[in-house]
Amino acid sequence: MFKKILIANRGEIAVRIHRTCREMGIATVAVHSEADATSLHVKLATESVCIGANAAKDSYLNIPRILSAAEVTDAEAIHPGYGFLAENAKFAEITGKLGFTFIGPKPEHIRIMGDKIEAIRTVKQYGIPTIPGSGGALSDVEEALEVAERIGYPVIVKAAAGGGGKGMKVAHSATALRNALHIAMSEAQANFGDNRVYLEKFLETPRHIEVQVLCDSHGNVSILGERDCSLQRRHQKIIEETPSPAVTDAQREKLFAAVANACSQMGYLGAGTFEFLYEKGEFYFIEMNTRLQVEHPVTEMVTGIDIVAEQIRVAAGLPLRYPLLSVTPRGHSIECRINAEDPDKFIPSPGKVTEYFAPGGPGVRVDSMIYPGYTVPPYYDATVGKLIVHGATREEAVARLKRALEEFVVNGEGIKTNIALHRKLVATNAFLKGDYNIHSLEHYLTTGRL
Ligand code: MV4
Repeated sequence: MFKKILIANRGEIAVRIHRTCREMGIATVAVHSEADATSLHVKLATESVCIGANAAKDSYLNIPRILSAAEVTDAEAIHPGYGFLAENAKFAEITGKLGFTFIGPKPEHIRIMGDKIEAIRTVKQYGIPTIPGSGGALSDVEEALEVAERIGYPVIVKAAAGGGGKGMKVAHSATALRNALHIAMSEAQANFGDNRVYLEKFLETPRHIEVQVLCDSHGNVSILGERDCSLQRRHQKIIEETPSPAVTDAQREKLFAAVANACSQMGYLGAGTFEFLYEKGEFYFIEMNTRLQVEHPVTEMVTGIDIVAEQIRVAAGLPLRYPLLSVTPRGHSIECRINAEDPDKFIPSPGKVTEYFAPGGPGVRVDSMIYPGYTVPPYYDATVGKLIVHGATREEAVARLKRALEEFVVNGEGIKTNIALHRKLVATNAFLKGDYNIHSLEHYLTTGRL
């Protein structure tokens, strides 16, 4: 096992990774920008290295600085967390070439899944259900019109290099499609330096459901269940739960078998997430994330598996301790993302935390970077923590979530949070019934009803 791991990230996820490392007896190296010198991940780490100025490109995205920090501290492996360099195939490759272990999937799989066209083509050949569409890059307007005619309107044009909602255009008619295609291609070229776009049938009111996988280098694949991440605003998830209130056991079983087969066939390594849209009882693959995700704790709560520990173990060549096709979950878990943002305008609202109380008690977990006196810097993501609850049933989990949200206190100078929004959301009838889709939150924010 590794003796020392460099954590190439900040905030709550750097703290989360540190915690598992310490439980495994592994020393940690924190890297940080100038503004993050007083961050919790730096305070907790065994040692730390300042890698640059506040802009992410000068620090958390600066590959030479991070690799130099690994070199001078004698770290053996690098955990990238999520965001920043986590899905940068070049970084994974260079890390390996320099003799460090990248705690994540193989560079080839990161590269394939970064290209949405290649991702769909790859998983489809292994039997994963995909959305009717062009099945590849569109070569011209005529081809787009032909495909749309065949599958029917509305359709959606997506950038191959996009993902996470960037570079998408919906078209309800041939005229609209001509325009959408033109705009999507020039935007894709401008934003990603790659003008390839593809077309899919547009699903109107799907849920967003994702499947967590974990694979080792010995051919073992473990499916750790699904997460329902439909409650989101502008592609930022705010509440996630597992199991999904909408999926039946039969549908789940069929999907997991396909996902497990795809992982084996690919020879996938480490943690990954297959993202699906779910509508009228059918799953449709959209993208794959080749990283640990923000919402991984809900899966940990119902499976009892420390996903970060398994990531580290499989990166070190050890076998999975849970080499089961599908782990049986126990109970129900829900996560609320705590963001330092204005509750009305949703703009980041960083500042100094003067009063902080994190809830505890039965079935409650808080993954956060906050401590009293901490100043949230304005340069990075607004997510400052996550409240995760577990209950024997969804009802018990919801009751604990409400109770924990009542207890949660984050007050300060300049800082505002979305805790009050969470309190309102979890009290709605639709949430209590688990009756929501990807548009529900935005609908709630404009009409007051979920
Ligand atoms: C779609 C879709 C409807 N139909 N594809 C948005 C992010 C990217 N991962 C895929 N996305 C979507 N793809 C088809 N064919 C609707 C969305 C979508 C969405 C998906 C998941 C979670 C939130 C979303 C919010 C708006 C649109």
